Formats: sequence, C-alpha cells, structure tokens
Amino acid sequence: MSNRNDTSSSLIRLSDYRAPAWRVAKIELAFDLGIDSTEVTSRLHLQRDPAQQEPLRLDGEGLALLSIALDGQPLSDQAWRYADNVLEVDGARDGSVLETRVRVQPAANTALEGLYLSGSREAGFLLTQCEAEGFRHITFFPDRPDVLASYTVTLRADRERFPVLLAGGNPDGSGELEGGRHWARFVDPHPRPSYLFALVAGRLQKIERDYTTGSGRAVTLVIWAEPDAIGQCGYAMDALERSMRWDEDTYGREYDLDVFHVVATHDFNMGAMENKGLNIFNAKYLLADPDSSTDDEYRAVEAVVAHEYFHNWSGNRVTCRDWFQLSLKEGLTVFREQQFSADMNSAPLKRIEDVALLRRAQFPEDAGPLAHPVRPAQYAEINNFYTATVYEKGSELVRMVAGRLGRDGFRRGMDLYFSRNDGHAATLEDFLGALGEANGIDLMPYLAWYAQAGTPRLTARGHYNAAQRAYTLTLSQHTPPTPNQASKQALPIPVKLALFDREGQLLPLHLAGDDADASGATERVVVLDRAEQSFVFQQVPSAPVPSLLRGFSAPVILECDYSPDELALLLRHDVDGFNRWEAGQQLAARAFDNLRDGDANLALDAWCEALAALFGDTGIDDALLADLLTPPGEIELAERERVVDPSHVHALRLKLQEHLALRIGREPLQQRYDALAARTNRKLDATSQAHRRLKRRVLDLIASIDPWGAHTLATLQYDNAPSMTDRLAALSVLVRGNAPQAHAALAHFRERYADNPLAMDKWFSVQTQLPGDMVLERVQSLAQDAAFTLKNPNRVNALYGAWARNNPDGFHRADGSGYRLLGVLLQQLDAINPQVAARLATAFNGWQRLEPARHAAAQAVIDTLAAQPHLSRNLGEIVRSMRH
Ligand code: 0A1
Ligand code: ZN
Repeated sequence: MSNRNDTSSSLIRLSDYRAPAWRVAKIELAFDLGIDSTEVTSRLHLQRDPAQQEPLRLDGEGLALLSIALDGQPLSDQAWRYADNVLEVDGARDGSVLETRVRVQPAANTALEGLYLSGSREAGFLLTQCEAEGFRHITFFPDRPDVLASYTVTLRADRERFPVLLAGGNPDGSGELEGGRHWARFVDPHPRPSYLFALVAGRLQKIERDYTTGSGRAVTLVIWAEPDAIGQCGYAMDALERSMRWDEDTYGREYDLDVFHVVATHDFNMGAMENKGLNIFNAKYLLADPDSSTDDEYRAVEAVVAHEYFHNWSGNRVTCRDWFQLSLKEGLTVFREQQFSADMNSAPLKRIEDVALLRRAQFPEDAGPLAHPVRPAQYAEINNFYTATVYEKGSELVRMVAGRLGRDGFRRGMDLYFSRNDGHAATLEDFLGALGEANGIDLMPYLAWYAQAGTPRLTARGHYNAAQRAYTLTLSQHTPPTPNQASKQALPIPVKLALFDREGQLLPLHLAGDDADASGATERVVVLDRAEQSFVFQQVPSAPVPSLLRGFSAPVILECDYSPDELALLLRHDVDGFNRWEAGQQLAARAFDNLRDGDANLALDAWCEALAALFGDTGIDDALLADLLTPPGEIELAERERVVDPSHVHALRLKLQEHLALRIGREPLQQRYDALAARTNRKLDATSQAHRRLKRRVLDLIASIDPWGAHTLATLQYDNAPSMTDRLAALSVLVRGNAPQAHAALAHFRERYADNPLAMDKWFSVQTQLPGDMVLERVQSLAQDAAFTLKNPNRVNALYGAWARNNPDGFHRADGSGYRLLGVLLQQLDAINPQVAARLATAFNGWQRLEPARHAAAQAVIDTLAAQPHLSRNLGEIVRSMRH
C-alpha cells in the first residue's frame, strides 16, 4: 500500500549527506489506539541549526493530518504544505514546539511497516516496525538516524481489547480512563533515533526473569507472546540471560534500562528488531520447543536473541549517522553474535556455518547484478540494502580488523569507540578511527574494503628451493569488475597460514626479514596489501604443504594449485578445524569440475578415500564429520561455472554423493546409522545434536545409493521421532526421493501441526524440495491451500522462497515455467508487501550466467516486470538493477 512511488527512480547518495537543519530534542507522543483507526498526537521540541536557513521539513507518509499547531497556536492552511511525503511548516524557530495530530489505519497496513495489526482482527495485536523509515508512517518527524531525541510515549486503549500496553523505555505510570479505557506511559532517558521507536498493544502473555547486571543494576526481563506460544519462550529467555552476561564479560557492556521487553509476532518482514527496550521478534527466531523446532532453529534463536540484545550498544547507544553506514551497526553486531555463538557452542562448527552462509548468500550477491559495497554509495530504497553484503561481509571486515588488533587490542579499541560515540550517530571512519587510535595503528586502509564491491580472488603459488631450504609463497590479488565499479584497487588481505611437512606435522615458521620471528611459531599472519607480494620462509626442511587463509582470515576466493594429495593431507591432518573442512570442500569442488569435464578424477578418489578413512575414525566429532561429509551446495558449485545449467549442477552433485557413499559402503553406513538411531533422544546438549546431525547426513548418503532402503529407514525414523530435527530430516528424505511413503507422512504432519504456524511453514517448505520436474505443480497447488496466504511473510518465504532459493533444479526449469510463475507472483505480492516482494525477486540473481534457453526465459520475465507501471520503489529498484 505505502511505498508506492512510481516516479521516483531518484537515488539518495552518500556524497550528498548534510547534517540536519532541524533536530528534535524531545518528542512527546500519545496514541489513541484502535485496529482500524489510531490517532497519534506528537509534540516536537525543535532545535534549529543556526548555520542553515532551510524551512522546517518533516517526513510523513500516508498520514491523515487532523490538526497542526505551532507554539500553542493552530496553524492556518497557508502556513503548512503536505505533499510528496514531506510536511513543510512556516514560522518555526529554534525552541518551537510543533504539535500534530494524525490518523493512521493499522489493519489496512499490509506492508508491515509503521503501525500494523498482527494476526486476526478479533485476537491479534498492534505493533510497530520503524527501521529503516517506518516512523514516518506513524507521525511527522525528521525520520533519519542522526536526529536523536528523548521519547515520552503515552498509550491509550480499550482495556478489554488491549490489556497489555508497551513502549520502549522505563514505565512511568499507568491508570484507568473513562469508558473502559486505560493508559500507560513510558519514558526513555537515552536519546535515540526514530527507527528505534516501538509500541505493542494487545492480549499477550508473559514470562519474566530478574537479572542483576555486574554493577548491581536490577533489570526485569520480560518475554511476551500470544497465549498459545508463551510456553515456547523459555529457551529464548535463557539465551537472553546468556547474551547479557557475555556482553558484560567480553565487552564490559551492561544493559541500561529497568526493563527489557521482547515480543514475538508471526507477522514480520525480517528476523527481529532491536527497538530500544522493546525488541520485536519474528516468532520464527524466538519460539522454540523440541516438538516443533529443529536443532538449527534452536541455534538460530540463540543467535538472533543475542544479535538484537547486542544492538543495545552497537546500534542503539552508538547509532549510524546515515543509512549508508548501516554496516557500522549490522556488520559489527553480526560479528559480536558470531563470537558469542562460537563461545556458547563449537567455535570451528560456527565458523564453518558462517563461511558456508557467506558463500551461499554473499558471494553470489557480490558476483551478480545486485553487487554493492558494504558501504553503498547510493540507493533508491534503503530496505533493499539489508543484505548479506552489509551483514555477513560486513562482519568479515570487522573480523579482519579484530584479528589485526588481537583480542586485547580490539577490546581497547571497542572501549574507545563506545565511550567516544556514546549517544551519537557515528560513521565507519569513527569506528576504524577509534579502533586504530587506541592501538596506535592506522586502520584507514581497511576503508577500501567498505567502498569496493566484489569478492577478491587471492592466488597463491609456492616454490621450494631445496638447496636453500627456503619456501617462497607468492600471493597476488585481483577483484573482477562489478556494476558501476569497473576498476578495482588492491586491498589489505590478512592471510593466516601454517606449513605442514609431508607427514602432516606442523613446521616452525621463520619468515625472512621479520625481526619478531625468534619464536618459530607454527602459525602467523601475513598481509598482502598490493597486487602481488612474495614471502620467503627459511629453514624449511622439505617441500611443505601450506595451510592458507586459516579460519577464513579474509573474505576472498582462494585459488591455489594444490594437488589432490596435498588437499587430502590437509583434510586428514590440519589442526585448524575450519581449514580441515575447507580442504575437503576444495577437493570436492575439484572432483565436481572433473566430473563435469569428464576428466580423470584423482580429486574424487582422494576425497572419497580421505573421508572413508575419517568415517571409520571414532575420534572425530560427529558434527564435524557430518559437515566434512557434505559437499559444497549447488549454489556454491554453480558459482564456479562460467555458464550455468542448474539441472546439470544438481545431477553432478548427486553423483559426488553417490561416489562417496559407495566408497564408504552401504554396510558401514547402515551400521553407523543404527548406532546413532539407538541413541536417539530429544536432548539439546552438543553430543545429542551432533548425533542427529550425523544421522541425517548418513541417511542422505544411504538415499543416494539405496533409495528404497533409505525410505524404509526414514519412515521408521519419522514414526518414532522424539524431536522435530529427526522428524523433519526423515520427511525431507521421503519428499526429495519422491517416496510413496511421503504422502502419508505429509498428511500426518499436517494434521498434527495444523495449529502451529511455524511447523506449518516447514510443511510447506519441505514440499518445495520435491525433484525438479515435479515441484512446480506442487508449488501451484500449495498456493491454493487453505493455509496459504500472501499476507504472511513467513508463509510466502516457506513456499516461494524455499522453492526458488533452495531447489535450483526445481526453480530453473528449462522451459522457463518457474520464472514465469515467480514473475506473476511478484506482481501480486508487490501490491501487498513490497519489502517481501523485493527480497524474493533477488532469486533471479545470477540469471545472466544461465545457459541460453534459461537466460532468455529469465530475461523475458524480468523485462515484463520492469515494464509494469506501478511497481513499488522496493521491487522496482531490484528489477532495474537485475538488468545491469
Ligand atoms: N535491524 C534489524 C533488522 C531489521 C531491518 C529492517 C526491518 O524492517 C524492515 C526489520 C528488522 C536487525 O539487524 O536485526
Ligand atoms: Zn542487526
């Protein structure tokens, strides 16, 4: 509904940034809440920048203005103008108070931006989403993150319909009103930008916990959910407490209000939102119980709870000057969450998971038409920039800098960054400046990483000189051009490395020309900061095997001419858990290339051989083994192709797994499966989770060589599953194999979980994993299912998102039917929820490299979309960029 802006293809540019001419010291807000109509009264205490002469201009979208007064005097119609989403007011001075009263319509707001209704008219509740520019859908305001104001918020509503009234800040009174109505007030002592405003009103239930910060401040933690979901909030509460303690221990950061509210909603465009004192979560990332949540979902709940909590410092206390700096809060907060999750769980597994996500989501983005720098230079619609690049690559940039400073140095730098910028809106220069200054190091060269799009290719070549016992490692870098950025500069690339001898023993490192080298440590970091550079290691007894980019020390694509034997050696012996996995991934990728080209396949032999040996090794962690046994995904493999045929990639990947399963052998696979199945439980400890993870992988491998046997096992597993992890894994094997048993299992699942929206999302998404030639019809029939609706983002993503993203063979049908289905859907969806439509449209990413028939079919759909006259700014920008 909102956000429709046909004429505006105009771009906002970083280089145009100007400090605000008007600020708001204090805002007093009052809401008379109703589902169809809510009245919002706002009093802005204005401050004028004496150096600027601009009239007062406030943002406002879709607001019905009921009254307006300046300094207590109602304004005549000549004294204000409201057009093109801007309210201009004459006569305001420094210190003026502007009072406006507007009406908004929550139930009609299907874009879920601003104030909206979650759930049904009868039982649902009201809530807000303001990041990035939702506040302007609620009241008139300079809706930009560098305007920080003190908030006093009064909520008034019918007590029976809205018994719970919440806003961010500390509670400051409540009471009864006439006619069965009541009120509640909240005051936030910390100035904050408008995007962190939030309110919630409705029939919610709560769980509570007392928390005392390290310095002795008492805080009440409250999680709110609808009555049928409140029993699933305990895990999130534990995760919240762990997060708070961790941020105190690790960064010395305490919570700063008397209460911390968290609310779950089923209707949310993103994962969750860090509104000051009132975090709002997509239920998917807050609710958890063993019967309806998988192990992966538990970990996601822990991570997202932590992420939103950590924003209280990295985002709220220190916020962003403008939206170009989005990664200042997001990259940093993702990094902090990754550190936390690594500390709470297994560090190598977390690293593997994060890098796999980076490669699946960010590398393709960086290589396609939507590529943009971590700090973009321009945008049409900021909501399109909550991307894997800003979040995940942004986190990798923080990680590189943190690695450069070391643990203590990074903490020193963060302390300075927080204290210097507390209560301010900062930039990436402020961040790198503080970190560098606290350590006497110039970190500004890293700014280039923020400005340059594309994934650098790092090439490594090694040469051993036996006579001199010297090993020369030559590193070079190259970043391919991206849209609007043809030429690239060299970046500082930290390469953490070790050398192994041919027996798999680590060698002491003696780097030529390095004074601090006396130690002979077995691991060190070299920084490549020009196009090419050589590093000479001395006293090397024999030709070594280098382990490069350990822990994935920089977000680059490494190209190194390892032999299959060398990769197999690393896979067997590397003590860096990440690089061990990585060696296996590299081998599998080589094996994939050879299969594709029909070449002799030493890599395939080496990969299968090494993994078969590890499979028999009882010393290895089951979860790591599961990851080692997983070849790179189809999206990642497709990135290696110059011209992509997704069906062929799919088939080749299946072949890889088949070879591996045959090499391990049906009987050993069965034995391992039986042993794991005998220990089946629903416990959440690391060992139980690892068993389930490996069991799932083993079952998949069995399915690749003995579908009938795997389907029998899966049916039994489904029937007896004590947890959702086991149940869904079994169901997925049945569906992907199009087993006859799938039908009954799906019917059972549906019946059992009909009242559980998050479980029903899984029912939809698992069916999108049917074999490629069958899935389109299923997607079409599921879209007609009574439980399907375009109004719920989770449901849309569970059906169309899961299909288009997680089943490349099923989306990229050779006849283009998949593209046409998505194209029609996007137009419909855009009229309901532009943000969700725009996000879904990114499934077309990479279309330019498709083989000719698919390429033409995708292009036709993208061109048709681009020709639509009424696309939202959100979808319009994505579709336009796709054609770059
Ligand atoms: N800041 C949130 C992400 C978020 C962004 C936009 C939203 O609405 C359009 C909602 C949430 C986070 O990083 O968690
Ligand atoms: Zn965030």
